[in-house]
Amino acid sequence: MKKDSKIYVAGHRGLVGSAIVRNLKSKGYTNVIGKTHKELDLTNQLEVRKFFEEEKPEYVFLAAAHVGGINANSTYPAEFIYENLEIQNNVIKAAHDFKVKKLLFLGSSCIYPKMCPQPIKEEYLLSGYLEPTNEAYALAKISGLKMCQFFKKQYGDNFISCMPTNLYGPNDNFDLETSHVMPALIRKFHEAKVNNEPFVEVWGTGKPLREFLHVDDMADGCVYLMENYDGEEHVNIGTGKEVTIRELAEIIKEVVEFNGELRFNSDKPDGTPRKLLDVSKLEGVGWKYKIELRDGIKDSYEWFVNSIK
Ligand code: GFB
Repeated sequence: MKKDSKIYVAGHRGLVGSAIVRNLKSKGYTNVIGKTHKELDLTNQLEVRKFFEEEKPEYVFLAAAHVGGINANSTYPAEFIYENLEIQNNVIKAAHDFKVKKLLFLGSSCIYPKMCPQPIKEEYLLSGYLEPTNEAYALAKISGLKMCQFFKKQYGDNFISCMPTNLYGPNDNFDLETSHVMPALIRKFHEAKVNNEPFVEVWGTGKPLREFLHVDDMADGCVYLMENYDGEEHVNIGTGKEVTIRELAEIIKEVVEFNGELRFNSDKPDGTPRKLLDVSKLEGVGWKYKIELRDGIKDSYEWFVNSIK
């Protein structure tokens, strides 16, 4: 990518997309474009083709998706599979037809089998049954990853994919019904502190293990891959470290300075017991995360408090 290459970030307002825009600008890229959902409905094939024909982007970060936490995924599987397939099909096909130089497709670590060996290597994909709570999203993301591979194989398109672990940071979704665990607990602990509540409800048993990557690290990894990686196989992006949901809740409780209790509601699903990524492939091409969990949580909490002011 040259500093004046035309770079399109699909989903440029979202958790990851906005971080990619920040990262590109900090690295001196001057020609970064994005369209809001209202300006461009990525589930509409004609609108997407018209946009690519007019703008002719050279590089595309496909960071737009219909996303959500365990509750949203298990409640709305039809939207998760349909809308994500629509978005991916439209953008990847337009990128091919309008000769985009390189496209980076963003997936998710939930594409891997529920019970595969940990840490999870890229080659474990499709080696077992998926986690039921997010099967719809996982199947959409697996299809996008495979579509990029097949376009590269058949047409020589330089379309690559990365599979990030659970992400968090500024511009996250803090709605308690549809969000992921990190923003949900940050908001719950904050509101419990402000309202002097005696406890915070944590979903599930607290036993599942999760890996968390700050979105600024994720964005840096995505730009690094766009600049340095042209391989056919997808690449895991993570920290290679995990905590239990209980440990996570304890850290957030301390950062927010809430003095009440944790209450675990085992009526809510735990989801997959673990999904720790093996990040040796990415380290092998020269990239490693920088933001440690507690520092990242502090940064996220600050952003959240400022955003509600
Ligand atoms: O982040 P999360 O919603 O999604 O849940 P997954 C992670 C763990 O945190 C689960 C627990 O065991 C939840 O039960 N948890 C505890 C909570 N309290 C809460 C809470 O208040 N809200 C939420 N949301 N969780 C997602 C996939 O799985 O991972 C997506 O469904 C995507 O498709 C994403 O892949 C990265 O990590 O279980």
